[in-house]
Amino acid sequence: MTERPPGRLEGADELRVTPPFDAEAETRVEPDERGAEDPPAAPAASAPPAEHAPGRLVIPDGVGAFVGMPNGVRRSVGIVVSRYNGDITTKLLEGALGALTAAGVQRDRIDVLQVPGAFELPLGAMALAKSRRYACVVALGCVIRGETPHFDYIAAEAASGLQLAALETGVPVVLGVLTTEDRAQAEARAGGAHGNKGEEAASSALEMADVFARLRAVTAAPGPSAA
Ligand code: INI
Repeated sequence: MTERPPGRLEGADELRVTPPFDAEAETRVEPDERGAEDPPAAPAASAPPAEHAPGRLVIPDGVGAFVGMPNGVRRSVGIVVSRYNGDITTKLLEGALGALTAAGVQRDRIDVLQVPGAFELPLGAMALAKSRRYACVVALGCVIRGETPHFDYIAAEAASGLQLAALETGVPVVLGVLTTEDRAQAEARAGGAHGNKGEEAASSALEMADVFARLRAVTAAPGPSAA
């Protein structure tokens, strides 16, 4: 059994490649020509590790393996962001945009949909996902327990609704919603001491888009039957 760093697989078969990432080598695609995504780009020698989500995984040798990277090249991304606690969600949005741009997403391939509060995030995410314009959707919001007696309802509905949008459409929809006890905890996770969850959400969304593209690239081709 071989321990591999996140996002990096070693081995002989074609599935075990370091996922591609080379933003600068990519050509420009005009907005009106854009699709949800294009095939993965050619591998680059120095692909950055996917460390936006903590944890390591060991995949035993001898099995097929699909691993995505937060690669935004030639991908379009939809962001739904809530206005409630807008000082915090603006920072989450800044973090998400920074991560997407760093991953190679062109700014004119990013659309932002504003909704009133976290409760409306699922409907916004569903609308973006159903449009089929985006490889993935990032949902950003902030629910602070101290500020609402119905915190649990809003937080739970936002989370389960976003998951439903993903499951219903098959488009990755990621949860970038802070659920905190107080404003200080939220600020710490929106560009403060605990990083920026908007960045993490954006990178996770791109990773999901990438791993799905890899799966489709293989499963769309004729191969051995399951029987
Ligand atoms: N929406 C939030 O995004 N965060 C909150 O903390 C919050 N509080 O405290 O109530 C909040 N409420 C609004 C809610 O999301 C809906 O927009 C509203 O209920 C209308 O459906």
